[in-house]
Amino acid sequence: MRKNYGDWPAKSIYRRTFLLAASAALASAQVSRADEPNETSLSQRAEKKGLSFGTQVNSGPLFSLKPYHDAVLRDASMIVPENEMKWRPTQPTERQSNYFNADRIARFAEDNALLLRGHTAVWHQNPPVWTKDIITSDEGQTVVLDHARELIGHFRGRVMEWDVVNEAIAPEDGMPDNLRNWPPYNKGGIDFIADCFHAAREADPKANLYYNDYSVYYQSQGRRRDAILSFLEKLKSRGAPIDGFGIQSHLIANAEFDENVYRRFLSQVADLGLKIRATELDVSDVRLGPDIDLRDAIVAAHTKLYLDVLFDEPAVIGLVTWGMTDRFSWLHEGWPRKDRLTQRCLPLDENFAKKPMWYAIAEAFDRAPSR
Ligand code: 9MR
Repeated sequence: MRKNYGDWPAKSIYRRTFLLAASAALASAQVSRADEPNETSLSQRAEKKGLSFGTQVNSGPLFSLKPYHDAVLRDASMIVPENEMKWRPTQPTERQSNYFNADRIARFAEDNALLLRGHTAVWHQNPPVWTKDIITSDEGQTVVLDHARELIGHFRGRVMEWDVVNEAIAPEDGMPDNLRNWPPYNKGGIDFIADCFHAAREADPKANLYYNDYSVYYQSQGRRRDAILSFLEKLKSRGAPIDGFGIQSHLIANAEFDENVYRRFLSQVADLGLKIRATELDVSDVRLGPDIDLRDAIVAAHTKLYLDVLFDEPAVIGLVTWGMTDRFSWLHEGWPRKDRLTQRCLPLDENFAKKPMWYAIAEAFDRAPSR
C-alpha cells in the first residue's frame, strides 16, 4: 500500500540546486574509496562525538542472512524493529499477545550489547483487524491505552527509548489541534495523547518516551512544522512525560532544503526541553535518473546537507537509519521508482558494500560538534 506522505515537496526539480548538488557530489564521489575491513564503524564515529548510530532491523533477514546480520553488528550500537513491535503483529487475535519475533530482537540486542528502541505503541495505521469496530466505539481510547500498557510493560527495563505515539499530526485532516482524523484522537484530543505518555511512563519508568513524526524537513512543510511544534508545546504544558521528538527523516534526494529554516525548527524543539533523534533516515532517489554513480553521489550530498545541520543542534543525540542496505527498504514498495530500479536509499548497497551515503554519514559524525 502506498503510504500517504501528503505534503512532501512538489515534484518539480529545483534546477539550480540540482546542478550544484550534482556537480559537488560527483566531484566528491570521484575520490572512490576501497572498502577497508578495519575502518572505524558508524557507531564508533558517532560515539567519539557523544552521539549514537543505530539502524532499523527486520527479524526475517536478521536471523537468516549472515551478511545482513554482520552488517548490522558492524555499524550499529542501537537497533529498532521495523515491524515486530507494532500492534498488528504483536496482538493478531483479540487481547492475545504474541511477542515471538519482538522478543527475538530484544534478546539479540542484549546478547550483542546493543541499545533497543521500541517502535511503536500508538499508531493509527497499525491496529489489528479485530479492533476495527472497537476503535470507533466508546471503548476506542481504552483499547489503545491497554495495548500501550501491555506492550511497553512486556519489555519493561529492556527498551531504552519508546516511540510512544507515532504520526498523530495531520493538518490536512482539518481536525482540532491538527490531530489526525482517527476516532481515539477525535474523542480524546491531546489529553488522550498525554494519557498515552502517562501510561507508558507507568509501564516502564526508565524508558525515554518519544513522539515520532515525518515531513518537517523541507521548505514546503512549514504547516506541519508549525502544527507539530504547537502540539509538542501543548503536550508539555499538560504535563505529559515526554522526553524527546523523533524526526523520521525520510528524505528525498534533490528536494529543496533550506538549512536556516531547519536549524530554527530544531532549536524551537530543543527550547521545549526535548531531546531530538533522527529515527528513520533514508533518502529516496525517485526523482533521479537511472545512472547509479550519479544517484549515489546526489543521495550522499543530500545526506551531508541534512546531517550537518542536524548534528549542529546540541539537543540532537543520535541517528537511526530505516535499514542498512538497499536490499531491504519499504521504499521499493511504498514509493517505487517509475523505472522499477531498486532505490539506492541506504548506506550499503544490495550486496552490503559501503556506498557514498555510508561515507556521508561517517564524515558528518566526524564534523559534528562534541556533546
Ligand atoms: O518499513 C515499514 C514497512 O515494512 C511496513 O509495511 C509499514 C507499515 O507497518 O511501516 C514501515 O515503517 C514505517 C514506520 O513504522 C513509521 N514511519 C514510516 C515508515 C515507512 O513507512
